[in-house]
Amino acid sequence: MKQRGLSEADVSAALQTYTPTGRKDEYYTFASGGHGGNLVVIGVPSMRILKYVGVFTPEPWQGYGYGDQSNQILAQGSRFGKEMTWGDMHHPALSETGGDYDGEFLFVNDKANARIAVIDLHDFVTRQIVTSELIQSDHGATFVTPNTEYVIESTQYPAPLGGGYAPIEDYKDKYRGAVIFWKFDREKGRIDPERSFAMELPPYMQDLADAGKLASEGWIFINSFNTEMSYGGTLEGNPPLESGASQNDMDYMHIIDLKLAEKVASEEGKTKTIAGMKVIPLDIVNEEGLLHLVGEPKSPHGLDVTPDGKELVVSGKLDTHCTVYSFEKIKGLIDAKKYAGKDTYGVPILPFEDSIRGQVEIGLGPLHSQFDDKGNVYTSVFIESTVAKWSLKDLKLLGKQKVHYNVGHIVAAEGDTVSPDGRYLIAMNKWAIDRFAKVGPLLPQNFQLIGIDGEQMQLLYDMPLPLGEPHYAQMIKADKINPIDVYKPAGFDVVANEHSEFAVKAKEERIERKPDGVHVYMTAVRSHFTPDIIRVKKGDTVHLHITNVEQAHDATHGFTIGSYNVHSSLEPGKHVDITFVADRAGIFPFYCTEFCSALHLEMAGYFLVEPG
Ligand code: K7E
Ligand code: CUA
Repeated sequence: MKQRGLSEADVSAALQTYTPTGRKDEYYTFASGGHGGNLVVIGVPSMRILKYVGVFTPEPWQGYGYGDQSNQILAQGSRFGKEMTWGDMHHPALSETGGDYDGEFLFVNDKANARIAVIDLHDFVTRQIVTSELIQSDHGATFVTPNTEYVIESTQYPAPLGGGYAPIEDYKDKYRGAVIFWKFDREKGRIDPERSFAMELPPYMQDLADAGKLASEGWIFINSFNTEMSYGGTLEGNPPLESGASQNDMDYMHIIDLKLAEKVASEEGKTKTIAGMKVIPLDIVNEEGLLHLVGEPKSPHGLDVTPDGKELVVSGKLDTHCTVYSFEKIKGLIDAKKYAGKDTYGVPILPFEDSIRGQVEIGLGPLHSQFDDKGNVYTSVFIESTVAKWSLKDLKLLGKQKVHYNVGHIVAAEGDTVSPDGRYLIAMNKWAIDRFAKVGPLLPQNFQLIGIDGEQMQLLYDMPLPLGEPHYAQMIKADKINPIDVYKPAGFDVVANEHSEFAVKAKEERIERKPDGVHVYMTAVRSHFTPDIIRVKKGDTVHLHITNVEQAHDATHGFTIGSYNVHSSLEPGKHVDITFVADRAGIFPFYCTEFCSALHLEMAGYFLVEPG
């Protein structure tokens, strides 16, 4: 202690986080990689990074975005014919069974391009990206219903539905928000766009959302800001969006009856199709009573349903309180049709005072809330850079923990489930300033692990996260994650999630010239590729079909051909297809990029392109 200048608190923190060699972590945290477009897998309490998963962004280590299969996944995320190679990832959501994380799948949104990805946790691979041109951005995404029947995505910035043009002066008439209910087919492990539907919403800026559970199962709640419908225009004599959006006293929480919406969406004549998506228009939404609004303290951000589903915690960036809404009260007001009025679009507004149980004074800039197993709520307080702990029952502030700095979301162990674990909480801080060794003007984010078992919160660990701004994460008990070790039998197409028709067996390697080009059926095994010489002519289309025929745990090979931007990761049993045009004559060595054996450097060959 003395030698390193450590305090008793430091040593206590070290004892709680130090993880000796071979010991595994108690929890996995799945953190969004923000504008890096990747997902980050972190062990807790060690805070060791276990994996980056390529999602919206090509990831060369995994060959994600450098082969036919993964290119096809990224291409699924094209919008209006344009392929995108990045995403602004915000909110990961683990699949749930009975309101508990089940460790099978993870969903995550891309705010910038309104996309949702499905990651299979059996192998930590992105299996699908879906997008609808109905909406132009999202934020209230992704959130799942308690049995993952639906993955929810709602807009952030209103625009004409379907992606057309309308003058911004027609904002109130032509711009709209929407919420999409993506139907998840668990058996296939894919979202089924055909069975998905959407609901038109007023052009407020819908923000964070949560799905009801237990007492409120079947209901969806979405925050909004800018209910003033301000749209900026600072050079045109209008107030800037930020002040235009701060005129009203309150904004609106959206309360959606999903069970009823599902029924209405299945009825003849109650929907229209926009950009291929089945949409319940706003007039039908009102006619059928699918949507209610209720006032929220100004500029709300976080919205979190309590573990029992009975209450909702809302925090407003411009309000110092957390407001606790009672679902029972809200439901009672809806049933009694007791409204405080209607908005511009005829959506009924419930009386605020009658919807809440109370408020608790938190501090400057409360954002996001999480729950523990003892009835406590933890709320991040952005402007103060603290995490506040308060009692849900008594609405009493119990303590605060200073964090460094500008905390956004916080995530607690199993914190969004019907039975949170307590134990650990991570403050996801946006600024690191003086916390780490200097690395130039662009600094990492700072994930701070906080122990929440005791009366007082205890800061345990600082972890720099050098990727995009992560926004949100979810933390799941490690024993719920059961990934496979190898793909069996060898020849598995990871994206199609089935044995590949192009799988290659040992002794069946060959090169075939066909009308569509040269097909190379190749195997990889320690320490050679077969074939190891490939002869083509300039201009040939080359189809590489490579199977790693190994079945030994961690016996991964990589494959690259220099100067052709070809790279693949071949985990044991995996099969990849790579298609490209041999448009430059010359001699191109290919080799294995993973140090797989003593003869790894010899795991190489020549790609010979004869001049035409
Ligand atoms: Cu607060 Cu996108 Cu959830 Cu960032 S969001 S912090
Ligand atoms: Cu295979 Cu190195």
